[in-house]
Amino acid sequence: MKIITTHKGSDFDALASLAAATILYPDAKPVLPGSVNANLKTFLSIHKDLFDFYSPEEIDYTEVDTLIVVDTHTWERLDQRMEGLKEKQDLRIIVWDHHVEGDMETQEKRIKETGATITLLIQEIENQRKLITPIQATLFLMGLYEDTGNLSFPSTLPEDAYAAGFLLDRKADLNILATFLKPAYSKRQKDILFDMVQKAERTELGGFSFSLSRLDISGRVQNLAMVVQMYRDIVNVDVAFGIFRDIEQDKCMVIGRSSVDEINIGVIMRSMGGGDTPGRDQPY
Ligand SMILES: [Mn+2]
Repeated sequence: MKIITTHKGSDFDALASLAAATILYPDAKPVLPGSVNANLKTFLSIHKDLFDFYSPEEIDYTEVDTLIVVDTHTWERLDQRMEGLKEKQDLRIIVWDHHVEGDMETQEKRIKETGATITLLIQEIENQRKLITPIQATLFLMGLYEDTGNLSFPSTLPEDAYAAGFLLDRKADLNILATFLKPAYSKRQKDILFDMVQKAERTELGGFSFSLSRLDISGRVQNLAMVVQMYRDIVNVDVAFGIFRDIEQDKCMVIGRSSVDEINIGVIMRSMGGGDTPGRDQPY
């Protein structure tokens, strides 16, 4: 038996990649992990009938000979019920991922640091001239836009923009997209934004306007990158930085947002030891 799966806490890129992989591997069973993120839960509660996903407990893992993994290739990120597969002899593993890091050993992997994993799968769908429906195109574009901030994150590659063009040509529906990608602003995010705006200071440097905001937070806050983006828009500067100190874990996170080409946030982030997807505060 062949199965396709993705990471726990699945986001739209994970779900889109899982659905896209079923087009490339029609004889494989798609298995959605037990935990998915909040946005996705809402989407699935409305569009559940469109997808035939299996849940992890429905699979007899002794029967599995091929494991196709999308949007991760780290064993720990898979649903716990798949743990046994790690020890399985002769298991064929196929990986599609835009994260470079991962511990799943295989010769069959398509890994490139695109803005989203779905981009890699769309390239193959296009290569093989497979047909996709407008609702599939819509879901794929959601994954692409979510992971790339509507193609605005510095991690976005030309391939991502081409993929978006391909999906719009296949009638992806931007109205549906807007409904689900509207970020869920919690009270916590609003409070943080309010704090930042109240203390906002502007600086001019080399003909550009900057604003830097320092804030203590406690524990992990979702979507901080969006908060910084909104802060930049409200304060109306070319570049905004948010420096967040997590007082619970004694960790510091810097998020930058630039609206001008001349200032490359990615380069600035890397100079501070930032990760491979600059400007993003989500691990996936
Ligand atoms: Mn992704």
